[in-house]
Amino acid sequence: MAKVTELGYMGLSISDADAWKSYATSCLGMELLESEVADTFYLRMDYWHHRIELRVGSEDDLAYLGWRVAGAAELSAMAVKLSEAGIAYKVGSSAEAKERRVLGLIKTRDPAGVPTEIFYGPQVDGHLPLYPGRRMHSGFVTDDMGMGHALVASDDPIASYKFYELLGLSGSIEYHLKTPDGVAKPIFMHCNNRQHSIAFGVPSQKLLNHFMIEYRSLDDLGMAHDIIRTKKIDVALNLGKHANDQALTFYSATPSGWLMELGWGGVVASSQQQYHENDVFGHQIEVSGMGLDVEL
Ligand code: MBD
Ligand code: FE
Repeated sequence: MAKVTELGYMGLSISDADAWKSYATSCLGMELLESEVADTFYLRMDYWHHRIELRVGSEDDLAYLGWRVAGAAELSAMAVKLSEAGIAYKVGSSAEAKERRVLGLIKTRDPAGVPTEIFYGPQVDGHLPLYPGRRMHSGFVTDDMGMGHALVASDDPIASYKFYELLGLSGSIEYHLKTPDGVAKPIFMHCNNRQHSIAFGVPSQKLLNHFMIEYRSLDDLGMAHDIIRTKKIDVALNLGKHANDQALTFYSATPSGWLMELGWGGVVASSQQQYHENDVFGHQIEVSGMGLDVEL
């Protein structure tokens, strides 16, 4: 059975390029890579040509998530699975594959409308080690864990669960959380050792609620925290440790309304189900109304 192996890339539609270039380099430490394509630039996190494509537009939201499969055979098998499930998809043209810096892709949408791409063969530039946008002790946790995790919108969590299960992810409800509108029961799903690559089931206005990246070194998380505090960037939830992935994280505002969750120290995924009502510590709401008013 074909399965996705990692959350490999992401596209973002943004309105303020200068604000994003500054935030991504000086706060997050990502490498900025300019593009020949108008109003487009990339962010690098490792040897991959890029992990994030940003395109200037009128909207601020997620443009697409890219899920990797091993190769061409697995991509064909995935297309068959989508067809059999009655899910519409398009095969990306060779021009589109070139633009994404991959060998092949198909495009579909999850049940909430999240533009979803499945691809194989990313361009990996071994001659271009990461040149971080600020001083950095170490890099980002990527490799076979993918680039991070996304919390996305879902109006029908069961439908979303079935879609991501078809892609080869597994997971379950891992929290019963108090929110201003009642109890939320978010679902967290994994496709490799990263404890979750996708989550949904928390009310979200945008397709993207937050995106989590993980530093290899605690000191880089600390530096990101210092810089964000010095710049007086809003923090939605302050430093705390999640009960499921055990990561020490905080949630920073971005120039686009969604949040970046910056973290360190996550544990690998377990196949056994358990759930939590609270985090280990921290994650108190510091600025409410930023899309994550949950009592952890
Ligand atoms: C997460 O990464 C998260 O964003 C929330 C809300 C709860 C547990 C883990
Ligand atoms: Fe998260």
